[in-house]
Amino acid sequence: MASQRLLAFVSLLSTFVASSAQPASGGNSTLSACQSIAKTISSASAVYYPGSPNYTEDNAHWANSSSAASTCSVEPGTAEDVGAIIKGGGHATNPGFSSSTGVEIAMTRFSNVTYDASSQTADIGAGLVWDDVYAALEPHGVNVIGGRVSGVGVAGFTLGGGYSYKTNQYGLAVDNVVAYELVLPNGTVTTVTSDDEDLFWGLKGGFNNFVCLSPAWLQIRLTQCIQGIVTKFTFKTFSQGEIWGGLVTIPASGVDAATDAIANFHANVTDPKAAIVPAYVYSSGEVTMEITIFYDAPAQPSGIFDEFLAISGINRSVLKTQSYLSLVQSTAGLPGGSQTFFGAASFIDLPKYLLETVINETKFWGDYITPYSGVTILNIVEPFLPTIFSHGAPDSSAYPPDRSVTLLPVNLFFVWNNASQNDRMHDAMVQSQHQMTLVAVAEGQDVANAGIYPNYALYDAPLESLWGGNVPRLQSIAKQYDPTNVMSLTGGYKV
Ligand SMILES: *[C@@H]1O[C@H](CO)[C@@H](O)[C@H](O)[C@H]1NC(C)=O
Ligand SMILES: *[C@@H]1O[C@H](CO)[C@@H](O)[C@H](O)[C@H]1NC(C)=O
Ligand SMILES: *[C@@H]1O[C@H](CO)[C@@H](O)[C@H](O)[C@H]1NC(C)=O
Ligand SMILES: *[C@@H]1O[C@H](CO)[C@@H](O)[C@H](O)[C@H]1NC(C)=O
Ligand SMILES: *[C@@H]1O[C@H](CO)[C@@H](O)[C@H](O)[C@H]1NC(C)=O
Ligand SMILES: *[C@@H]1O[C@H](CO)[C@@H](O)[C@H](O)[C@H]1NC(C)=O
Ligand SMILES: *[C@@H]1O[C@H](CO)[C@@H](O)[C@H](O)[C@H]1NC(C)=O
Ligand SMILES: *[C@@H]1O[C@H](CO)[C@@H](O)[C@H](O)[C@H]1NC(C)=O
Ligand SMILES: CC(=O)N[C@H]1CO[C@H](CO)[C@@H](O)[C@@H]1O
Repeated sequence: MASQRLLAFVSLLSTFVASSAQPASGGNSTLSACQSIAKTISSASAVYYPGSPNYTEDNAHWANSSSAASTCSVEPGTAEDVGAIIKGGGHATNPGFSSSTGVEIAMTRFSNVTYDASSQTADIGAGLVWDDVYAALEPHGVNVIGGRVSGVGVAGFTLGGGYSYKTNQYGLAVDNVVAYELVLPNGTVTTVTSDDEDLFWGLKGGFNNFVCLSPAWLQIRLTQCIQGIVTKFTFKTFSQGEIWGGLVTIPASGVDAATDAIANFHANVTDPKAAIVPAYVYSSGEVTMEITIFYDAPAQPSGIFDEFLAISGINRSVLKTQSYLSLVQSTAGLPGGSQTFFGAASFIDLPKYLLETVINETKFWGDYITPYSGVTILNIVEPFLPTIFSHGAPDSSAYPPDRSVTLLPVNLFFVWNNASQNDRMHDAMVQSQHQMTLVAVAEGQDVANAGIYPNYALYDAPLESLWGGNVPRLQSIAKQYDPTNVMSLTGGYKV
């Protein structure tokens, strides 16, 4: 359930991107595109129409956030067929096409995980969620730098940068990808490695929305388009045994003590195996917390988490030795609601005063959205070691824009039920992001123009706020690989 919800959130983000800037009218060239695609693809792939269970499944996540279902869905089973689809659909493109009733490409068939012990790498299909990846790698005793929460998709997470429980040890996901299987805008299937300087760099954090090849007829599930469509990632692997940790719920009465513990953890803990993900949660007029505690070894380390364990009212028995997958799945209890936006800010340090600002923001905007069918607000702050960006060369990726400054992402997460309130929620989130940034700047942190993590950014965040000085290079890569400029038809972070 919760993983379904999170998938929906991820899809929701891409839906807004996909649907925001397209021409509005329908047109039956969509149907002929579906038919021409069906004729060109191999037997590994299939096209589905309304009424088939596959179509329903492929469109399920669009239902609450998009105005219309697609004319057909297509499930490519090979990278070559993805190329055929791009070309087949592209031929039918014309002005006045509506993407919201277009062709949806569902990447679900890219679901293989193949571990290669000799190279210590794993090939991971772009249609998977991390839970599946961890389950497949566990028998080999290895792991990759992937998502922290149940239900997160491999492709969007990795293309956006990728903060993990193991980031203190090994850097971001993008620092650990050695190859991308990519279908270019002209349909050619290619493998991108460090030999392809521009594409390799742009795929590392350049995200999907920026240089999205998708013409107006295309809806791609789970943020799949970036300088082409990624069908497979090759990740470095690391040995992985059992871990110690769990998701602790903290009542309102324990939030002040937990906030001290977080500030102290960030200021004092240097063991890279230790990680926490603290979320301030608006809950019926109060602020409570959920904190994921993680230690990358089977036994509880001495000292590091004592302050958290001492908070009264917490259930200590959730903290235990368990598999990596089991910890990730224990994070599945996310709030439900039909509408969700993510927003983002960046901090450089986490002193208690700044954390108190986040508490105040959680309460203030939680109270504000409640009468407008608000469900909840989560503000998630993420302590990391100052060395995390040293795991990649200084200019090795589109995100972060500047590896000399360690950015600690803040994820604003608003949930509500009335789609007529979306603009109101958007504006509230912009104000809250701004307030958090203002207070951090007043505290002496140089974050007024710091890069924000693309995977958390509000859908209309300015390009420069994500990629800073890297924007011109991303623009020129997009021009090079998309000379016919089909991307100008797309919405989102277009240029
Ligand atoms: C397109 O075809 C469908 C059925 O195949 C039909 O319901 C719809 O009205 C047609 N739309 C246009 C714009 O012709
Ligand atoms: C997944 O693996 C199977 C079995 O090796 C293979 O037949 C299939 O083509 C693979 N699918 C993709 C999308 O790579
Ligand atoms: C860090 O550790 C020192 C020494 O144990 C302690 O005095 C301090 O309160 C801790 N926390 C912060 C935020 O510095
Ligand atoms: C504490 O957590 C354990 C393990 O998840 C669970 O079995 C138990 O019911 C919880 N106790 C309370 C009081 O919630
Ligand atoms: C979508 O809306 C339906 C009906 O309103 C609801 O039952 C379902 O839970 C919603 N799905 C999500 C992902 O919010
Ligand atoms: C709490 O947040 C609101 C909204 O940002 C702000 O107007 C107010 O000044 C804040 N109060 C404190 C004590 O920080
Ligand atoms: C949703 O918001 C709109 C616009 O404010 C309002 O007219 C409508 O009554 C709300 N619907 C519900 C179910 O609250
Ligand atoms: C497709 O694009 C790539 C990169 O621009 C180029 O190298 C290749 O020749 C193109 N292929 C075709 C068939 O046009
Ligand atoms: C959800 C669903 O119906 N999935 C089906 C999609 O098509 C393949 C191939 O026909 C089936 O194996 C799946 O069960």
